[in-house]
Amino acid sequence: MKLIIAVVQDKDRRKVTDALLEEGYKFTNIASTGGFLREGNVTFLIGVQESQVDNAIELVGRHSKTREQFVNVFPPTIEPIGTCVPSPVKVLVGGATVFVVNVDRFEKL
Ligand code: 2BA
Repeated sequence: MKLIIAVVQDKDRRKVTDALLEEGYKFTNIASTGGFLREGNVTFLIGVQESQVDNAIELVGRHSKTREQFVNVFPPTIEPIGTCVPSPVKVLVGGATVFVVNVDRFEKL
């Protein structure tokens, strides 16, 4: 058995959820926060048989869009000099960030 951990943008939560349910996958989603943007995203935990891994990843990817986002970066200064003007930097977020890990043991008690 494998566990797919997929981080998806919050805006895609509904579409990914619907697609996984439609194909009969069992999963949990957890509200999470990206370390860089510090914004809400969602992490799906999907327990699957090895033969289902590729299909599940394809499904998540198909419903996760890539979006451009601007983030304000403050120049690193040791001493504050006058007014500090942040410069917006464009980052590409998504589609999905996916990890696949082995499950040593799975129990439903
Ligand atoms: P965030 O950490 O908020 O990152 C959002 C986006 O910012 C990233 O999109 C990437 O384009 C950019 N980014 C992240 N760290 C950066 C840095 N140090 N310098 C410049 N740009 C940076 P994605 O790569 O699509 O990642 C989306 C979300 O997936 C991340 O949100 C994070 O929650 C998760 N993620 C990505 N890589 C991960 C990893 N190696 N381990 C755990 N979670 C990860």
